[in-house]
Amino acid sequence: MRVFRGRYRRQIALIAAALLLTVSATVLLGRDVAQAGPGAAPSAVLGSGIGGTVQRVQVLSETTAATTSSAVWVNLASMVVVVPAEERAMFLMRFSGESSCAGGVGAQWCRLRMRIAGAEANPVVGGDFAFDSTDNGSESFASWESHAIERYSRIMGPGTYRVEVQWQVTDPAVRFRLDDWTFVVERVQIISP
Ligand SMILES: [Ca+2]
Repeated sequence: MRVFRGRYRRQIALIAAALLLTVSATVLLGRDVAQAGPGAAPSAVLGSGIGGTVQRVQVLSETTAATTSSAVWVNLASMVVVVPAEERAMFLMRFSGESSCAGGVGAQWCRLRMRIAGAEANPVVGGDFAFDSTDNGSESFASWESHAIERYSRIMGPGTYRVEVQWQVTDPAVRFRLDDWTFVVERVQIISP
């Protein structure tokens, strides 16, 4: 395990830009129940019963650690996803990796979100989502943990969309470190509304 000390050096490896799947998959979006977290919101139903076929899987991974102490959203990674003419699609997006979140005073946390063409993906929670936390100041920069986030889009029409992963911290005294991560976008063709 490497501890990143120097300048943020990003070398994103495009593992599989176009992995076409021939196996049909059914995607069902059920009830999304908000869990307790920073400023937890009431439960809400955000999607239901949309079936489709996975048409394309795009993957990015990174094995060089990076850190941020930015208190505003900054980009971590992005991919371009194309929905062909006469297709409707939903994007299923996952990000997982090794994380540490430490520093500051009191209850601080490290945020991560996904956006599609500049709009936050579902569930839309703003800064409420804690990808990692300082555990009320008890964690150190060596508190490496594995964490993940999963998000989904609305139904998207034909077009070219930039899908972004962004991160920030709740206080500039906090250091958010990510390493050995994977970012996946599945494009699911919508068969019926
Ligand atoms: Ca932690």
